[in-house]
This record gives sequence, C-alpha cells and structure tokens, in this order.
Amino acid sequence: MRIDRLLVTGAAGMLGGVLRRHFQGRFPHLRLSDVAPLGAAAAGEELLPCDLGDAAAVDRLFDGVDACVHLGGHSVEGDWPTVINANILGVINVWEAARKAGTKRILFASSNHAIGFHPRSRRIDHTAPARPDTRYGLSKAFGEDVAMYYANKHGISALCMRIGSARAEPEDERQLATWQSLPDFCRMVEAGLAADYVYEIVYGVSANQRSWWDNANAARLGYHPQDDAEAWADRLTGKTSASALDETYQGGPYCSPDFSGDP
Ligand code: NAI
Ligand code: 15L
Repeated sequence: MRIDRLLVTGAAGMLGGVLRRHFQGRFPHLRLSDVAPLGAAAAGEELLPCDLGDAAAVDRLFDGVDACVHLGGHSVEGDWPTVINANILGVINVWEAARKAGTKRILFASSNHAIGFHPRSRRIDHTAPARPDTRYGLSKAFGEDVAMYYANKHGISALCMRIGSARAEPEDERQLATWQSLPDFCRMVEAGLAADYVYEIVYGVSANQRSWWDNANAARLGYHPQDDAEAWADRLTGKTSASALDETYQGGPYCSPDFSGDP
C-alpha cells in the first residue's frame, strides 16, 4: 500500500513522540495531531492541533490522508465525560472522517484493558472476547467494534493493537508479562502498515517469556518482537499489587478501583 500522507494522532503523547521520531523523513507528508502542543514542525511534518471530540476539526484532519495511526485519546481510566469525548466520540469522528476522505487503513491503539478481566491463569489469543476492566477499557472495546464496522462496511482496513505496557522499561512484576519495548512497538506499527488484511486484532507485547497472550496472529502479520522483559525479572519479581483482585486479573491495577462485584 502506497502511503503519501500518514496521520499520527496523539502525536504529543509518549508513544506519539516515539513514532514521530521513528517516522522522521520516511513519508512525503507526516501529519501530526494532538490537543496538546506539538512543538515546531520538522521538514515533511504537518502539524494540525485538534480535539478528537470536534467532528468538523477531525474531518479537516483527514483531508488527503492515506493511512492513520490512531494513538490519540484519554490513555488511562477517567470519568465518563472525558472518556466519552476523547475515546467514544473521538473514534466515531476518526472513522467517519476517514470514510469521507477515502483513507484506506487505520491502526488503532486499543489496550489490554479491553480484555483486563480475563484471569491471568487463562492464556488468550486475538479471538478472546472483550472483558473490559474500566470505562477506559470499555471505550477501547468500543473502538475495536467501530474499526470492525468500518472495515466490513466501508473497506477501511484496521489493525487493533491491544497494547500491554509500552514504555522504556518494565516497572513491576505484572509488566514482566505485559511489557512492550518501544522498538518492538515501532516494529508492530511497521508490520501493521505493510501487511495485507481487512480487520485484525494483535497484542502489543514484546517476546516476554511470561506473556499471557498467544500472539500468533501478530507473527502471521509480520510482527516479530525482539525484546523480553525477563531481563528485568531479578529486580521486579515480588513487586506486586497489595490487591488480590489486581493480581488475579490481566488488567492489574485497573481492576480493583471502584470494584463492587463478586471476585
Ligand atoms: P499519552 O497519554 O502519552 O498520549 C495520548 C495523547 O492523546 C496525549 O498527547 C493527549 O494530549 C492526546 N489526547 C487526549 N485526549 C485528546 C482529545 N480529546 N483530542 C485530541 N488528543 C487527545 O498515552 P500513550 O502512552 O502515548 O498512549 C497512546 C495510545 O496508546 C493511547 O490511546 C493509549 O490508550 C494507548 N495505549 C497505551 C499503552 C501504553 O502502555 N503506553 C497501553 C495500552 C494502550
Ligand atoms: C494502558 O492502557 C495505559 O495507557 C498505560 O498507561 C498502562 O497503564 C497500560 O495500559 C498497562 O496496563 O500497563
């Protein structure tokens, strides 16, 4: 697929900054957007600030866009108004704008919190149904379904990346399973831009020995992670949550806040 103009939303964020550096000079036009300041444009960059909840602004954002890596949104648990604006209205506005602009592909930053209430004792793959652990996780599950609807109905191919814990280094025992190194995150995005598919789900995770996720679907699509959180095991083993509930479920510390169910 030829990409003349790639759009990255959430470009002022942590992973957006990683991709901005990774893609420098790579496409004729790299369009970057966020509601937060984006700094100065480098050669080949187009900076278009916008709130994802503003449909007209998102329509303008997609003008001339061939493919999009959609990272923008509220990236942790939040109250309903915040989650609805950034992650519910936001994904509707993104896919609707893509449809109108003729954009061919969207890579969506979903989250492990869409499946956070699967127990750690269960190894799951890309066919696992949503089990959101938060309003945030529910919004990511919704985003995955929006992506599927527009893929099947309007031919916008979509890769839903259920990212675990993408950061420079894992920070606790749970992340020995869920960590994705930043180079592996870039490898996953590269595979998602290059492969041939209509709608797929993959896990955004490194080649961790302790992973709870069978990521064969990602390997089939060309994602071959190079890193393994086990290198941090000596330092992080035993660094766990005080909550038994958090330690039972894959979503970890997102599970116990506000919990009033039957564990
Ligand atoms: P981040 O919080 O650093 O970046 C998100 C960006 O979205 C921010 O720059 C923020 O200003 C922007 N944003 C928020 N609300 C917006 C709105 N209404 N309109 C426009 N922009 C808005 O998060 P990070 O870590 O870079 O994550 C990027 C994406 O990946 C997020 O969608 C997050 O949910 C997802 N993700 C990240 C994981 C990680 O471990 N870093 C794990 C799972 C999912
Ligand atoms: C996420 O979805 C968040 O965006 C990230 O900040 C981490 O908390 C991550 O999940 C995680 O589960 O470690």
